[in-house]
Amino acid sequence: MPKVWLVTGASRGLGREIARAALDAGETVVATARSADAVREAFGDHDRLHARALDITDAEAANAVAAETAERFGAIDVLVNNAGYAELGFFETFTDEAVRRQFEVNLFGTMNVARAVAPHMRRRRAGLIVTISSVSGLVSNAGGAVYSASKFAVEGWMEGFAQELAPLGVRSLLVEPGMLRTDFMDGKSARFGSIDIPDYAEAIAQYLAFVDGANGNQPGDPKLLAARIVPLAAQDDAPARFVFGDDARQWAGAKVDQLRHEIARSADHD
Ligand code: NJP
Repeated sequence: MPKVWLVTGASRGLGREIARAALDAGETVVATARSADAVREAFGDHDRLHARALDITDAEAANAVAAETAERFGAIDVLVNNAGYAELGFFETFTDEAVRRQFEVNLFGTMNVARAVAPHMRRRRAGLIVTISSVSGLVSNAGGAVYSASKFAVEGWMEGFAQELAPLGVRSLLVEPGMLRTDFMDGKSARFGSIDIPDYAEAIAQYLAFVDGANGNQPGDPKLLAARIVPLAAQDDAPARFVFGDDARQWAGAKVDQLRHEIARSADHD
């Protein structure tokens, strides 16, 4: 029996690759993005692919897509909460509006979709919520403060929510990739701080040169990550977290070491 997947942000990048990998595994996929036409263009005709418009910041639209999917296919077995983007740059160069927009999509939008889908999963005492977080949800750096703040929030929310859902048969997989070759760092998706602050000018110029050099040359292959996620989703004893890529494992490992060190040193001051 094919499983039913609901994927957000499936027009491009990682979401498109996850939807493709699920289709290749024989699953039924409801693939969403802000424009259903963009999703159709990405996939062409496919019997098991159902394109829907879903801007994740629209809670009513999330409820409607979840209800329609559950009604039409009888279940939502796997939700992939993937849609997201980055506000890149130094914190003080962002307006309050830009920071709120980052949280509106990456945190509140992701919550909207989970809130819409969870009741359908709870009813059946079955389902998996895959949340595409980031290694930036575990580690933060200069230039990534605003994006990381939103992904740290996703981590904190989902780590607790997963424990609330587990006794009801609904599982969670948090995915923390390193840098992936998608539109993520490109002007098509990323947005950049707009306030000019001379004190940061040199550091920001270096950061933007790094982003420019990295865009299109990221080490992580989104197809490979998608090909790992689909079999993990089928495993009953799948891990709660999947840190993908040497870069991500190195950064996350260094953060854990640093935390352990700082926790141990804190004991000296008790
Ligand atoms: O980015 P990109 P990725 N409502 O820009 C959609 C995380 N991540 O695939 O614009 C609904 O190629 C957009 O659709 P649309 C990252 O934080 C990435 O890399 O409407 N959809 C498109 O399909 C994000 O959570 C890296 O056509 C919205 C997709 O999101 C996830 O991976 C590293 C939307 C973005 O495709 C996928 O990003 C990492 C909205 N309001 C985590 N806003 C990385 N690439 O390096 C955007 O650790 N979308």
